[in-house]
Amino acid sequence: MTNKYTSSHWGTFRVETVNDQISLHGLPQDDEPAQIAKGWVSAMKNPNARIARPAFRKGWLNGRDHDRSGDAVFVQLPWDEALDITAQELKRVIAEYGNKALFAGSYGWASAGRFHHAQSQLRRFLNTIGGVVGAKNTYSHAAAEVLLSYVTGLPHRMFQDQMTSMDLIAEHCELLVCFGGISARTAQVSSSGTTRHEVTPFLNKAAANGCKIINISPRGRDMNAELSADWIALRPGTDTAFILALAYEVFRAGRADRVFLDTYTQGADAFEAYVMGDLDEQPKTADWAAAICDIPAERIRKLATQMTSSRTMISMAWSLQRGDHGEQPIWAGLALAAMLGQIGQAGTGFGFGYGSTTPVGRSRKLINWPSVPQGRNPIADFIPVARVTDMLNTPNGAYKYDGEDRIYPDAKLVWWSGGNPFHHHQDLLKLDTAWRKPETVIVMDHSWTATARRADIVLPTTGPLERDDIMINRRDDALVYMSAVQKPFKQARDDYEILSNIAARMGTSDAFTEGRTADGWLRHLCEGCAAVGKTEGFELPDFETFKDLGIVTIPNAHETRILMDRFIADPATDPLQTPSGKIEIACQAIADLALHDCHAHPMWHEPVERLGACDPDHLHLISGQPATRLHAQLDMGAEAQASKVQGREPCALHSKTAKRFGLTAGDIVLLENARGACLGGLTLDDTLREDCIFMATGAWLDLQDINGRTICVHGNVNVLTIDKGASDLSQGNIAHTTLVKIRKWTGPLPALRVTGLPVLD
Ligand SMILES: Nc1nc2c(c(=O)[nH]1)N[C@H]1C(S)=C(S)[C@@H](COP(=O)(O)OP(=O)(O)OC[C@H]3O[C@@H](n4cnc5c(=O)[nH]c(N)nc54)[C@H](O)[C@@H]3O)O[C@H]1N2
Ligand SMILES: Nc1nc2c(c(=O)[nH]1)N[C@H]1C(S)=C(S)[C@@H](COP(=O)(O)OP(=O)(O)OC[C@H]3O[C@@H](n4cnc5c(=O)[nH]c(N)nc54)[C@H](O)[C@@H]3O)O[C@H]1N2
Ligand SMILES: [Mo]
Repeated sequence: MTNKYTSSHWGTFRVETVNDQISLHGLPQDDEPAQIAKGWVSAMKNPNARIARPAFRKGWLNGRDHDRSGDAVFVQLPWDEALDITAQELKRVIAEYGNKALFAGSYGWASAGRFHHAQSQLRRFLNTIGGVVGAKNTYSHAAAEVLLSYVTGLPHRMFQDQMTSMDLIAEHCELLVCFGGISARTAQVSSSGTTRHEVTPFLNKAAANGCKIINISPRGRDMNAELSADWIALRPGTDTAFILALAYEVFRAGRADRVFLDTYTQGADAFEAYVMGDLDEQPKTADWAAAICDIPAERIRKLATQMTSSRTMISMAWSLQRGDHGEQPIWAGLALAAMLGQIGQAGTGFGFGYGSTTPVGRSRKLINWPSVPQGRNPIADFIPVARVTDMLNTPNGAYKYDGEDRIYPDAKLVWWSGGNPFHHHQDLLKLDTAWRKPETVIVMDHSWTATARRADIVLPTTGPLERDDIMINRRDDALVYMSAVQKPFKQARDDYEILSNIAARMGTSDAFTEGRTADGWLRHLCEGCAAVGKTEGFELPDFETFKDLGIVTIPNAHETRILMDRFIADPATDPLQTPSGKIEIACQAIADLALHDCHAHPMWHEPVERLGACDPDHLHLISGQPATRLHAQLDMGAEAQASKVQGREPCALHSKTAKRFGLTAGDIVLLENARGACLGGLTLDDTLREDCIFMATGAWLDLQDINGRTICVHGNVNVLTIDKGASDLSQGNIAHTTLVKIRKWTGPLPALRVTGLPVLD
């Protein structure tokens, strides 16, 4: 019997099939197979979640109305007819408005697998028909992406690639200071697939080596309890104030590494003047920060001493910058690391995203494997990814981004494949209204997500369990042949097939397919991999052998890295690509933009909302990543469903807080603020700050009108979050800056609609 394997963003599995029942088994080399996987097969077999046939919103089909409510009625049509209508509509919009009226930013994680990657396929197809308006940056770390290229000269991908190896931290670091923790929950995931999960073993190794770990986070659980980390439970969104106070203490004690600052940084003097209060008469002392962060000044001072007397790594989770002025904590953290003078050394300095996904800081040689070519997009226009509602609401409206004054496009047709904006975007009631503006919305997905339910044309795709593909991840030490292990659900087709069918109707078949079948493309990719392997000095098996083996391990793939080591070793020969050639603690290019919300150097800016600046009945909502699923994917699978409380998304409070509000575990609660309201099912977590609530993102949106108010009765947190850019520099989302109120839900519990199919006429 040959082994069959498949891969996902949450790991690689050997697949066993007995009597049509599939079971997934973690690989021997995988130390922590992901919990998420437990809900995969059931989600993909769920007949109440999967899209069976092409479907058209009835109101659009019959009268081109824009009434895209989540309760729309759909008409199912045969594929040929569906594809004809889709191609006709595409031609109509292009003829009437030009390709600049097509918005296909189509942000989202889709599935692992190099060939059947939804966005790659969609972009390639759209580029062959004259291009589209796209989207820049990510929901994950837009604020950092934009900032870091100004202040380090490194585009984010290069910054990630250079991240100091976890192995070196485990070996050399004495003090690991973790803002936002380093969490096994988020380390389940790796974009485009992984054959390993090694974050917990890394932390265990560091601790066993005597490394002291400090978790600076509103949630103790962001660090494994066995590590005996010190826990500094600051108010969310106040890290910048906390770091400025650390900087103050280091300057005051005369412990800043002046040689490092002079040699490797630009603008430390301006930063110092600000920190010491020379400009605004407010020294950023520990006492000043204590009031903002709700941490004793003494603890801040002690940490400053610990940091200057140890080999220290400052690690920051991506979450920190998914907040208002999200650039600031990252910039301040980098400045503090520079003051400690340990950047460029083994296992110390500055890190960003350890544990936020599993491969960050992995000791692996990075190999540039081939991918499906995207072609060229003749349309230069784009939006920063999280400005989608603004784009829909204000066509031709002005906005700032990354140093430019820009104008929003006028999107007449929106096309989403492999993403779910009615999961991922903030202030979903606002999006729900704006979403009704375009003339047409096309969604390709395998499941009836809240976004699919708000489309005019819904084209059902397969998922990875239903097609052959290849897991190629330059951060992994293996290639995986992903074998189809079940038949496509009902009439679902591969994205590639669907787009090939439309391309045929658009007259661009040859350009899109290059005459290859899906299997032909997999072979082509494998040949490309073999050629790359040769240049790297190793031989890969031929296609058929690879298919039989399932997994091929890359030889000698172990390689450690140190962020900026070449620059530190020789700043004259290897300067950074900034105007000064150095780390810009103060950045003239940013100062020259004269923005109101991002200045020349890291500063404390009051966020739009925060604890300590509101009435005490408010709680800070932490809407982190779900333990049981990937975003909204697999929410209809067994694992996520088992976590629900009376069918509602769980939300956690400290037991004292629950008591204060007269709540007990298992209660249904209403979370609300000026933007929206949702139900949740109460759980308790005494590792949370008492004024915080943790509710993961990703419960499928189920908006219902109850007594004249629109409520998500299932528990999608994004009806509560704020739709605003982190600043005019990055326009990153600020999902983590949100206050809510909570009370017991005493009304009848509304039945969920989103767990069933939409009305199919
Ligand atoms: N409040 C709050 N909101 C957040 C965040 C937060 O921390 N808090 N985090 C943000 C972050 S970091 C991110 S990255 C986003 C994630 O947001 P998304 O990436 O949009 O979320 P997913 O649920 O992964 O959406 C991927 C979609 O692709 C579909 N799909 C899977 N495979 C295929 C395929 O082969 N073909 C097609 N056509 N479709 C497929 C899935 O069914 C799913 O609907 O959410 C953001 N939203
Ligand atoms: N299981 C699972 N893992 C995932 C994903 C998933 O959907 N499911 N999604 C993946 C994706 S796309 C991404 S981008 C990453 C995101 O990775 P992260 O951004 O690291 O994950 P989050 O869960 O948003 O936040 C991590 C922790 O940060 C803390 N935190 C929140 N706000 C603040 C703050 O202001 N200050 C401090 N100090 N701490 C704060 C919270 O307690 C939270 O638990 O996760 C990836 N991993
Ligand atoms: Mo993300």
